[in-house]
Amino acid sequence: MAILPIVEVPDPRLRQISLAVETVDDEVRKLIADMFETMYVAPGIGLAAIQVGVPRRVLVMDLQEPEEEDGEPIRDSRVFINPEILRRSDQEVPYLEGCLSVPDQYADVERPDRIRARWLDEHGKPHEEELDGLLAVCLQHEMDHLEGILFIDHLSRLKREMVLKKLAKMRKERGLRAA
Ligand code: GNR
Ligand code: NI
Repeated sequence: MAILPIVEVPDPRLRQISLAVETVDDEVRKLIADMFETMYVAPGIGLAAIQVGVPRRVLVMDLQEPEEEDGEPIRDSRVFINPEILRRSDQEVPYLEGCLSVPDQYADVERPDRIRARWLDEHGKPHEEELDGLLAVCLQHEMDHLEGILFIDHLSRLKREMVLKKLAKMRKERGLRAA
């Protein structure tokens, strides 16, 4: 397994549209293993392959809070290959989102609160389920990455520019401290 570097804004790779996985083989499973390792050390609750520079329709997710004490973390790892949303609720809810590709920035995003989704797991087996809560929020956030969309794209232009300005300021301060 390997920890891969995470692609951050404004890298144009984040705007690429990811391609469907044709066959769920060992190469895909190797990518998934690397994505989990990368996500757990980041740490994050989800990761799309394009965030490690691979334009394929592969997502990993684990909504489990990190363990407080040292010891084996409880894991609830989920894999979504070629995910599709079959139905969205009319009802939308706001959720304070963040993204590993827009580090340390958070903003409320409104999304449908229930979705019906279909995907393949790491064995190529199809799944179809009704999802809600954080799982629905996170899957929609990750699926946006497959289309080159970031959570900041859902904000007003003013709010998006505020987030990007704060990110630039943080990077500048960190850069100066390191120098
Ligand atoms: O770690 C993450 N947290 C998060 C919080 C609220 C809504 C979505 C997310 S996903 C994010 C990791 C990430 O960037 N995935 O693409
Ligand atoms: Ni993200």
